[in-house]
Amino acid sequence: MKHTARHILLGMSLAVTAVSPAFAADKIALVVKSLGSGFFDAAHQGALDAAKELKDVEIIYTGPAKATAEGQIEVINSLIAQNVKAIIISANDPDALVPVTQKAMKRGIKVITFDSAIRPDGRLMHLAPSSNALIGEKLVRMARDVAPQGGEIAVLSATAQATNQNIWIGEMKKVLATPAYANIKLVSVVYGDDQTDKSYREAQGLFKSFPNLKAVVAPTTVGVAAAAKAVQDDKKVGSVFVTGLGLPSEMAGHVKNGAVKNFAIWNPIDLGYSAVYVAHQFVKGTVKGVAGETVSLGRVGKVKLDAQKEAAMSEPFTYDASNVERFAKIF
Ligand code: RAM
Repeated sequence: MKHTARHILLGMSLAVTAVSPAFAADKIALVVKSLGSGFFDAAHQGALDAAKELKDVEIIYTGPAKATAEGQIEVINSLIAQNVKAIIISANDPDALVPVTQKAMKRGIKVITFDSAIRPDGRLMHLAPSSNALIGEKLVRMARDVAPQGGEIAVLSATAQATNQNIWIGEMKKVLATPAYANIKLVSVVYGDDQTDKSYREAQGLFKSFPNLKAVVAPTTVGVAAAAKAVQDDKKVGSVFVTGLGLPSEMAGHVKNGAVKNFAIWNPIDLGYSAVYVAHQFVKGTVKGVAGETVSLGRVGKVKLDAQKEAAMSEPFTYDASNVERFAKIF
């Protein structure tokens, strides 16, 4: 083809329009524990809200198929190669990701964690959805509400290495050790790996192993929905209650059927929005990640970093038959 001046001009202008938005936007990656989770999809929605508001941000939403540290290491290596400006991670392990995130930070990539942390030397800051102690206490209180006479309870968690769930279970144990909860006995902690089928089977295993079980506490949105389904399918409604951290959209049916009376969660959309808002400030250099620093969360408010460079957002909100339908439309 003969290149006339017009062709060349046209080609140039096309190239410029195609390339310029990508040049202007800072690529910020949101790395989740595993893809296909309603909780992280809601966080992604919030991340996109933040990108729209900030204008110069492009979100890369990614994560492994299964919630493993190895999968996340691969993902992070590929993001380093893509020259992203920031990586926001919900970590599958507090320690295993440290070498790869340190490598990213050495190359100038701003690494922060949200939801589930990496230990302090592997990230610039951690944004927690709520205070760990409050979450632990809330989980135990909800279990007591469905087992007011006391009795046996079990925890159905996510993966055995998940930073956030392990901390919350630790906080639960502290509360359970107080005299007020002397009649509640934690008989087992099992792991469904944030996979629906494994969580379902683990819940069924608990019913078999502990015939007097009063409640399954699942501090994971995947586990809590799977356990509630197992209660229904195994005709345990009314004898075993499921509680924990769930999404109203996934739990409304289980509340209606009686397998679940109460559960809690924070707003995952606000969490994703806030994490991107924070990462953007690190990219622009307006936040450094030092203890005592105040960090803006845009429309959500602001938080202050503690000595571990962690900041916690609001209190988890409790759902039951009175409000679950209303929130099921949102997340
Ligand atoms: C699952 C994940 C996530 C956790 C929620 C409550 O979606 O394990 O990390 O915060 O549950």
